[in-house]
Amino acid sequence: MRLVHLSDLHLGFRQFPRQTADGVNQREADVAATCARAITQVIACAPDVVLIGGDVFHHVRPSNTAILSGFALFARLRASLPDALIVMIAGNHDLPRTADAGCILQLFRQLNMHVVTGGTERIHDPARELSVLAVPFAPPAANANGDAVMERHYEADPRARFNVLLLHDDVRGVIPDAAQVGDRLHAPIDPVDLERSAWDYVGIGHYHVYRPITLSHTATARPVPCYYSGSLEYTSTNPWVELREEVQRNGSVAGQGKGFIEHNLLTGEHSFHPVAPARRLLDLPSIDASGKTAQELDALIASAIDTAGDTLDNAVVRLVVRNVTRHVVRTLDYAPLREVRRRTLHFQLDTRKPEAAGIATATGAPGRRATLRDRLAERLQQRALAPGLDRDRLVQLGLAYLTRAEEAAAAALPVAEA
Ligand SMILES: [Mn+2]
Repeated sequence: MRLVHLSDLHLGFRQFPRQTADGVNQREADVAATCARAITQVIACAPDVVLIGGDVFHHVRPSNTAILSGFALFARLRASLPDALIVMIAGNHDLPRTADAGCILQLFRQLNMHVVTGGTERIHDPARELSVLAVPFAPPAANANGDAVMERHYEADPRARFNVLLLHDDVRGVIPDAAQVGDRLHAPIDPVDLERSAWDYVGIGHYHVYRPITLSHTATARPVPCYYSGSLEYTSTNPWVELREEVQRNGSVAGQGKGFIEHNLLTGEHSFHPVAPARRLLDLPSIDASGKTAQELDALIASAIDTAGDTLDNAVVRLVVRNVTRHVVRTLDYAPLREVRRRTLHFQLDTRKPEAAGIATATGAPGRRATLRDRLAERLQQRALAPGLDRDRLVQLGLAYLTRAEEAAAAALPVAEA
């Protein structure tokens, strides 16, 4: 009795201005390609059960391109695994704020999948003696003090031999409170709320890095296998935090930390299947500019780029320069960077003033924070447009202007005030 658990596909995620020959945002095409490869790998596993932990789409109202990618993926999954139980829950990215707007994931019910978008559902599979409690994302409510509150009472079905819990949630302690969004109610689930039943497997979506959660059943102290499978691609505004987590916490090779889980409910056998990303993400070794002149720093940057060689080609690259004053940043020679920007999909020279914690674009936890970029895209997606205006082009233009402004800001940070 084997299950596969994947999550956070974020089809329709867009980043950086470059487009494919077909006019699709390059990162959107990357995400679709990686998801397609992941589904091929899932099919090769031939599991009995497939759990999809939410955030299938990046936007509540995905583009036609994203919807078509999603339908092709899941139609292939269904056709290749005709007998598998497939359960999909909605994540926060999938759910419209008003119930009457409907949820696009319901489309996949046409494929004979269990799609749970509005409220908890228990799915029985008598042939497999299996019960899946499927809990889509639900926003917390505010109490009289304006604090976020949310009750969770998840119980296994005592009649079933195997009990699985699938949810899209924020487990307390996984994402630091400091990294949470200020303007959104936030009520993480306490791990003890997941320990009341002797679950055979708890699969969670939302956090973008593969992560086991240590749990034990309250009554019997038996360990409860509980995992975030992580996302399938680097689909947060700041992928560098994800890269670091994957390397430091999971021991992954840099940029190879994404994938899905295979878990045997009978034997407890567990494995993580890496899925190769569509392109390289490269966080070059940072440079300490303390006491360096602009010319010396130019040489260090040139040497970092030279060392990276052709690994830069078509990659998403960041080079952090620490402890650099505004004066030095202003007098750097940017001409050689133009060539690097042509070779890479995106090159970010991230200069940080002495003692500074970081720049505006470099904060937040993977997959959670609504950044300025997310908010701008969301507003532009929703605002009323004059007839004849192309919304996708408007969003792309807005994001491109924001990128330019961020790069200009990053290149001209004020010196620390005395
Ligand atoms: Mn997500």
